[in-house]
Amino acid sequence: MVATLLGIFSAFSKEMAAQRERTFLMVKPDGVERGLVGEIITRLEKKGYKLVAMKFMKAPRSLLEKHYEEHKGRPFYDGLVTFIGSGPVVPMVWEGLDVVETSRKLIGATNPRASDPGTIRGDYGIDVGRNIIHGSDKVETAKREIALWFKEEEQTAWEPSLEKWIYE
Ligand code: D4T
Repeated sequence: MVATLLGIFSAFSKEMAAQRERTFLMVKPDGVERGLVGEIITRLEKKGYKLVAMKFMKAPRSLLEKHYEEHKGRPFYDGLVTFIGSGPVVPMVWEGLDVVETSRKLIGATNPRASDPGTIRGDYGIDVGRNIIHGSDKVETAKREIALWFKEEEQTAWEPSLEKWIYE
């Protein structure tokens, strides 16, 4: 009986682990210049998400053109690519249950003036062109963006000891 229950529990845990998707988040140059890197990482850590990769870098234009290819041709595209390449950024990969959708909620709406207080953009931003952080909008987008910014070996799989206090 106990063994059966343990088996069910173990299968359930594995299923939960399988749902722990990854997302690509990046502190933009305005977030770095304003000293918000630590605050942003703290919010994601305190929520319970797991950091699996991070860099501090100035992104080459070729990489940013690939990253923002869906926006090519839109009026803000050139200014956006130039701005994101103008200073250091902090690209990161975070992992957890529904992290793509939930981190977008923590980040807030694209236009910081429309973002709820309590979100990163709602608390720290005003202008859409200075909205502090990027977050993948869908699981498929996250996979594409992670592969663009990080090699497989730069992503570190690990099991935080606190996980049993974060997931039931
Ligand atoms: P990102 O991709 O940075 O997480 O932002 P969103 O997913 O929330 O919004 P988006 O893709 O529509 O916009 C990408 C990026 O472009 C900037 N932007 C956007 C801008 O400078 N002017 C604009 O009018 C819009 C719509 C901000 C985010």
